[in-house]
Amino acid sequence: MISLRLIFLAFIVSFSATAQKDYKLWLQYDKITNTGLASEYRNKLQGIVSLGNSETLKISIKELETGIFHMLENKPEVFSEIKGENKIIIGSKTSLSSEIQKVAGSDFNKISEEGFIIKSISLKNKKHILITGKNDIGVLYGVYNFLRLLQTNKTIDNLNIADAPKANIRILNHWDNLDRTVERGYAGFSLWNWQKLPDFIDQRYIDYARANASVGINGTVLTNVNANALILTPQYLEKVEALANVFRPYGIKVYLTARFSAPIEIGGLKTADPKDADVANWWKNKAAEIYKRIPDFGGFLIKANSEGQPGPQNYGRDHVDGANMLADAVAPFGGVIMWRAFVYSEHDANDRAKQAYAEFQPYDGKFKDNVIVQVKNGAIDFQPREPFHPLFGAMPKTPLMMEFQITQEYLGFSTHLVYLPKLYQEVLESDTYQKGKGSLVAKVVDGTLDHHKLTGIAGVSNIGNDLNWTGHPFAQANWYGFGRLAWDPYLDSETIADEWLRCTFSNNENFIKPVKEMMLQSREAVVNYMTPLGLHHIMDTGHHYGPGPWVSNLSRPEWNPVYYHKADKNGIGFDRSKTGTNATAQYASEVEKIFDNTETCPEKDLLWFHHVSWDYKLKNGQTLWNGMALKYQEGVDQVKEMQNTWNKTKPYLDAERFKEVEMLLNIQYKEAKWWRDACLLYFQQFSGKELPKGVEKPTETLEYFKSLKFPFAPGN
Ligand code: GCW
Repeated sequence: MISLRLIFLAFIVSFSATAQKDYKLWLQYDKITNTGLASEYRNKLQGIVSLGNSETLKISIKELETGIFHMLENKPEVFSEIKGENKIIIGSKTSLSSEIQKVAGSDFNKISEEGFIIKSISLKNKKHILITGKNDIGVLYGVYNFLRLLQTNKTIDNLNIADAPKANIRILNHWDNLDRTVERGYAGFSLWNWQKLPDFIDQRYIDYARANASVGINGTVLTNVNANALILTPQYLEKVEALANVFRPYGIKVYLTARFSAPIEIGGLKTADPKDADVANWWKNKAAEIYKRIPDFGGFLIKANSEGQPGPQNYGRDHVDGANMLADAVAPFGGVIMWRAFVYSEHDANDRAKQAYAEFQPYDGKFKDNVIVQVKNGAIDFQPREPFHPLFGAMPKTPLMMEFQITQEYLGFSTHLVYLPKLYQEVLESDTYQKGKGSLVAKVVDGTLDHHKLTGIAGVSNIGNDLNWTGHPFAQANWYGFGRLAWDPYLDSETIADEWLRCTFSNNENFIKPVKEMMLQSREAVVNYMTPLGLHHIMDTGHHYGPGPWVSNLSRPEWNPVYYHKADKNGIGFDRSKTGTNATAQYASEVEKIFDNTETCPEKDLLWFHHVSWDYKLKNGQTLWNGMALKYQEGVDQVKEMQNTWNKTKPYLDAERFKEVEMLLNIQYKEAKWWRDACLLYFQQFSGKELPKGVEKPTETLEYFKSLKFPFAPGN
């Protein structure tokens, strides 16, 4: 009996320890195993001096205490004045003595309101480390960055760091519904427990805010862009207020999605026409009501006249009318309107990839100052690979905000390991040539290209109430990496992977090197086994899980995969060049020239811009058919390689996370083969060609793949 109980207890203990590991994200604060380094750190960190007592500063202290306690196994004492030496002094600029301010000196000129300074200083010949900023939130960011130095085993000698975010709005977009389902969510249900709010504050809300603050995320849109007007009723606003109160000390502002027809649905008006005075007034009053509860409310995110959502066009008005009316409502309170450019219409026979540009580009310069237009990274829809959206570089007089998708709607849900910062970086580094060479998308987004003050980067969240937040342990890296790139869109995805691995798993080089390599390759792997050479949107319909290149029966043409690949016996690909839809003309002429010509078009984008014959010669001399088949095979091989890499990591991490990733990679391998076989069998009907040597033969028929159904695929 006793032994059984002991076994049970041991199980519970180990279970909760594991649960904690997954749950703790990149804030593991594992004990530093390099004893030399640990004792060096201990010597230099002999207590904390706190200059101030705001909520945010208290959080900063607690974080330092926790981090140091776990990593160095000593609990640092907290003082309110500087005594002795080797203290970490923390406080915002105004709390610093004039002596310290002098030491920090010109560093304050290098940072903006949310920036931080981490500096080794000497006061009366005694050494200390100063962590400061213009505001307490900058201090908190500094603290997380300082702890990351320890987590990644960096030196803390001669520190001299001054850093500030390059975008103002660094925000998660939750596509969370009020019933707690999450559109395109694969990590369980929504974190927001509306039923228990406002009185019950789940610890998760605090942990969520903490995780976001640790990577510099400063905003969250709580609700789905396919919006429900109820969120704007007093009953729900009270709950939103409770969340805002939790997030505030972490520097996170709350935003909501505004359903354009809300004045009718909850306001009792007959219209939602943005030019109607009653409608404009209704929104003004609504804004005032929200700001009364939440003085730092961020503003609204709006999806209008897109995929059936209501909008100004229902009343013969346009996006400018709609956005500006809402902008007026929130302007007195300093709020912003994030108006989405994700529009396409079934009534528009034009190439879907051209529609957002066609509709929005003419509005350049017409939006009010507090409107920012939110543009997806590519012109179709968060595909494994898309060329950058042509609106970037085409609306110099309008602040444009980047929208990335962190949740893996088209990238294997939360079962595939795909390191997305690699994708984000590819887009941010793309050159729009708006003002000649070097007009990077990153410069459009951070406002430096056209001198915009209002800037932002949004990521569609991959977070749910799963124990590990994101479903796949490695999907945590995509949340982390998004935050880091929103802070600094010029960061290298490799650096980010390195940081994340060290903070999440281990500093052991034998682990870091191969696993980092695996992460960096994973994005290309998914492109290869799903949509190589510029193919896109050939996922199965509705849920977008698995291959469905054959789907052709949906009411709207552009919902059908056949619309995108256009395979026939002559070849494959969407001709968006001059001989086709001329979508290439939406780019600056330098870019247009490159994409328009098959000779210069990067092969990774070939079938995005061109319809070519099955015998088309690729740069390596292979025919298109053979090259494409080999790419599919390469993708499968890459996943096999990922499995091999992972299998060698066992000694370096806890058994549970090892096992979890091992099982997920097994699924990914199975599904990569599914993608390869289903797509090649399908396209083979048109090419009429044998599979080249080196490509494994499918073991199932095309009919079998077509028969697969997933009635309860999540997120749909
Ligand atoms: O990618 C598509 C998704 C929809 C989503 C839409 C959008 C929220 O399939 O689920 O709706 O994009 O971004 O508005």
